[in-house]
Amino acid sequence: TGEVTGEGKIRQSINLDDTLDYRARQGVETRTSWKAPIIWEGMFDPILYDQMHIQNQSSVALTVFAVGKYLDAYLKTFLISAERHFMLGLQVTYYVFTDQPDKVPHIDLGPQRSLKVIQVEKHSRWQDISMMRMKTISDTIESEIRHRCNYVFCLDVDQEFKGRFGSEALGDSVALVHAYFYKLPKDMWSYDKNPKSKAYMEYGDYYYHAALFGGLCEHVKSLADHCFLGIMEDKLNDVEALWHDESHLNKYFWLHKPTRLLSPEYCWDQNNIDNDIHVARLIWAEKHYDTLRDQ
Ligand code: 2GW
Ligand code: MN
Repeated sequence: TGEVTGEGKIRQSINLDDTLDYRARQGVETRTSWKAPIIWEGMFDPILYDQMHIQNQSSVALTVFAVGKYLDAYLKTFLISAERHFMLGLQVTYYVFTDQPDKVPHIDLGPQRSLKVIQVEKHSRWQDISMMRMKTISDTIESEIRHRCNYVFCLDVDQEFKGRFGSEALGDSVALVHAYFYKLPKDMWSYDKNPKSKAYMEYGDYYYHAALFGGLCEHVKSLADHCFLGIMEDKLNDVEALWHDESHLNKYFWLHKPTRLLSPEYCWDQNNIDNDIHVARLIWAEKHYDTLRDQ
């Protein structure tokens, strides 16, 4: 581990996570039983994290799918808000996957930020639109992202950034604690309980939200591969996991513990009131199921 020198420069050898203050937050869990940090506002020094990641030239890919009606409904707000809050100061490449490349809105991007549009097919079932993301993510990490970026974060598009979502979120293998379940008893967590599915699990550590996961390219690729294999095997066996890709993601993180957890501050439903949420950094957008889920 290192130290901060007189001029405020950080030695290369510093282990950033040694600077986390696990006691900064009372009443919430800040570390897992396997010693992974759970990131909450107040635990980290944002300036230190940014300085170190800029110095190390960390680069981040942000993947997002906007297929069918989700493009018009959510993409513009998502991207504009990401420009304000997501990994400012670092190199960021957006990967937008859509069936309508011509309709991707033009957004003025900040320096060191770029956007790539990649065409994908529109699966007829919405469950497949969601699940098949895993295959596309894996393929694109392999063909493009790993040559350009150290980290990759994969997000649902029906969300809006509202506060800093910065380099403190970067880690080898990053999972998000689901806003709905984190205070509920474990027997209410919605794991897939069907033994016929590859996602089957009776109990777990946390209930993770598939609206956001990330990490180093190689880790995210193995997560996506694992989930996709489970999804395909389920199809052969004519079963579908309760919450689709999210069920498989929970199974993956049960078998391969994430090295970093993001608290629900990193993906919050604004309709919930909770004093433990000091900053809502990313919020769920309104769902208009009546018009958006007609396929
Ligand atoms: C999805 C459901 C119903 C109708 C349409 C779609 C749909 C999703 C679509 O028409 N176009 C599209 O691009 N998507 C993408 O899939 C988009 O990026 C969206 O954010 C993502 C997941 O669908 P979403 O946001 O409607 O699902 P949620 O918010 O209920 O998500 C949770 O559960 C899902 C599985 O059922 C996923 O695991 C998701 O990651 C979870 O957050
Ligand atoms: Mn969503």
